[in-house]
Amino acid sequence: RMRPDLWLVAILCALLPVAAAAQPDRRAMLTGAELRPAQSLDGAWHWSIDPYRDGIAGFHGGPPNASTRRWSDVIVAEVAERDPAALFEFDMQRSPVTHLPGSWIGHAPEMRLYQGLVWYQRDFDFTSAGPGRRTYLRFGAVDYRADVYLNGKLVGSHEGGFTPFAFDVTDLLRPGRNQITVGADSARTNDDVPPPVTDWETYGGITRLVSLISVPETHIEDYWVRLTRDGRIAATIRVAGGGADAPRVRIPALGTTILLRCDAQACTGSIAAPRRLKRWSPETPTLYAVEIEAGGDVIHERIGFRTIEVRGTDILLNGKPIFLRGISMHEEELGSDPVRAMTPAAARALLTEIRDGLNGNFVRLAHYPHSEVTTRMADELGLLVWSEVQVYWRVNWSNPATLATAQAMMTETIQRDRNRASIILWSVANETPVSEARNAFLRALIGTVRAQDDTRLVTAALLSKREGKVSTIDDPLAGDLDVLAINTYNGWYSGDPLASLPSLEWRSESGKPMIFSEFGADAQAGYHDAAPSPHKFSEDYQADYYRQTLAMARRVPFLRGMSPWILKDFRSPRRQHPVYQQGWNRKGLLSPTGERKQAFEVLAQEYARIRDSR
Ligand code: GCB
Repeated sequence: RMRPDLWLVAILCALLPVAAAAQPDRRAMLTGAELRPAQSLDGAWHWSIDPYRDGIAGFHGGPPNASTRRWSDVIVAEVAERDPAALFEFDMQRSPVTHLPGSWIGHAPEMRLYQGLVWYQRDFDFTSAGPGRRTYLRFGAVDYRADVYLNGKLVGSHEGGFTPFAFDVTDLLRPGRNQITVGADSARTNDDVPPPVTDWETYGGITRLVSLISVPETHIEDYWVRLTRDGRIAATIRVAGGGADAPRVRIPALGTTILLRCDAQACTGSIAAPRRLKRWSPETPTLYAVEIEAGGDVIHERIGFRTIEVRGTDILLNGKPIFLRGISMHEEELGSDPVRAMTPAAARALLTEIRDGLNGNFVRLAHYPHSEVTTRMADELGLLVWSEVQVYWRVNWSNPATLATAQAMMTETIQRDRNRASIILWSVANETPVSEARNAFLRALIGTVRAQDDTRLVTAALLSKREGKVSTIDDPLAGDLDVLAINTYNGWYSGDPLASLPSLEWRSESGKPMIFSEFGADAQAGYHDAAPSPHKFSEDYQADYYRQTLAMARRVPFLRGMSPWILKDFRSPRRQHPVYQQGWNRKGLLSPTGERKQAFEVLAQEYARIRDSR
C-alpha cells in the first residue's frame, strides 16, 4: 500500500499539465536587466495578424491536439526546414515589416482598432557569449499574452501587459543566424487582470525593449539596496548559478562597502548610514553610483536613499511632513498618434511638465506598472511616484487564478522597481466595488506587497460614500492601507453646481492621511465658453471645476496630497462623443500634443502656493 503522503504527491503530479512537465522552466527575473550590456533585438520585425488564432488552434478552430495541424508549426518553422511540397498560408519572412518596440496600433492604418493575436518574427546573428556564460532573452513588456519561440522551439509564455520577463535560452541559441517568433495576444477575458473593460486604450503588442543579455554562470538575479526606517543602508541579493564568495555592495562616493552573508534564500547585510549620506528628495534628488558584486558579476546602479513613513495623518519624507503636489498620468507619449513607445525623451518631456510646469513633486503612474524608463527618469528628476498594478474596476475576485495573476504582476513590479527612491507608494487597486470577495482578494495582494517591501507605503484608490454635503470614507479596506486615496468627481459626473463644491465636506474615522487620487473634468483644448455658466467640455468649465475643487480640498484636514485626473488627454474607446472626445478622454490638462489648457495654470498656481506656504 502507498503511504498517504505519497498518494498526495502522485495526485498533484497527475494534475500538472503535461506541457508544463515537458517544458524546462526557463523563466528568470533579472533585476536591473536594462543596465547590463545587451544585444538589442529592437528594430525591424515582420508581423502578421491572426484574428481567428489559427496559429494556435486545432482544426475547425477546436483545441489543438497532436493529430491536428497547427499553423504555428509553420509560422515558427524556419524556411530551410520546410518541405517544398508543404502547404503554408502564413509566411512570416514575406510579411510586412515594422519597427519595434511600439504597439501595433501604429503598424498600419487598419491596425488602429485591432485586438487579438499578432505574430512577430525576426532573424538575428548571435556570437557565442563565451564558455561558462548564460544568455537570457528578455522583454520589457508584451501586452497582454506572449508566446515566445526561438529557432522553432517554444521558449515560454507570459501574461500581463506591463511587466518584464526573461527566459534562459543558452541551449537554444547557435552561433550565426537565429530566428525569434512571438505571438502577442491583446484580448483579455473576465478572469484576466485587468478585465476587458477599462477606460484606456489597449496598446497591444511588444511595447518595450527586447534584448539578449549574457551573464556569467554565477550571476546576480535580484538585488535590493535601500535605506531602512531605522537609518541603515541594507542590501539583499539573490545569486543564481551556484554560490558566490563574499558578495558585496560598494558605494564609492561614501567610501562604503557592505559585505553580505548568504543563506539558502539570499545574501544580506547592512551598515549604519554614514552621516555624510545625502538623502534623496524632490529638492535634492541625489543618486549614488552603487556597485553590486557577486562572483564575477557586477551591476552598476544609481540609487537614491530616503525614508517614507506615516505618522498620524502625516506622510513623512526623510522624517519631515510633506504634501504631495501631483497629477495622474497614463503611459502615452505626447503626439497626435501615440503608440506607447516610452523613450527617455518622451518620459522626460512629460515629467518635466509636472515638475517645472505644474510646480509638482509627485506623479501617480496609473493604472498599471509604467515603463522602467519612466520610473528611472522620476529618480533623476526628483518626482515622488505612486506605482500601481492593473487591478481595475470589476476583477473576478473569487477566482484564485486571477488572484495569482495579480500577485505575479505585483511581484514583477516590485522586483523591477524596488531600488527606485522615487517610488513611495504601491497601489494594489483602483475603484473596486466593495464585497467580501474583493476585500479578501485585495488583502492577499497587500500581503504580497508587505512580504516584499517594508520600506514603502501601501495604498489603493477607493470610492467614498456621499450623503448630502458629506462624503465618508468607510471602505473596510481602509484599515489595511497606510494611505487612503479617493477618486471623486463631484461637479463632473454629479450635477452639483461648481459654486457648491467648496462647501462639500469629508470625514474619515481612520486617523490616516488621505490623497485625492483623482478628480477631473473633460475639456476640449481650444473650446472656450465665456458665458457665466460655461458648458461642460469647455476649457472654462474645466478651469472653474479646478478652482472650486481646490477650494474644497483646502478644507480637508487630513488631506496630504493629490493627483488629479490627468496630465494629458489619453485614448479611450469609451469616449466617443463625436464633437468633444472622438476616442479620447479629455480630462487632460494638456492636449494630446501638449498644449496647456486653462486649468493647467490654475493647478500650477495652487501648487506654487502650497509649496511656498510650507
Ligand atoms: C476614474 C477612473 C479612471 C477614469 C476616470 C474618468 O475614476 O479611475 O480610469 O479614466 O475616472 O475619466 O472617468
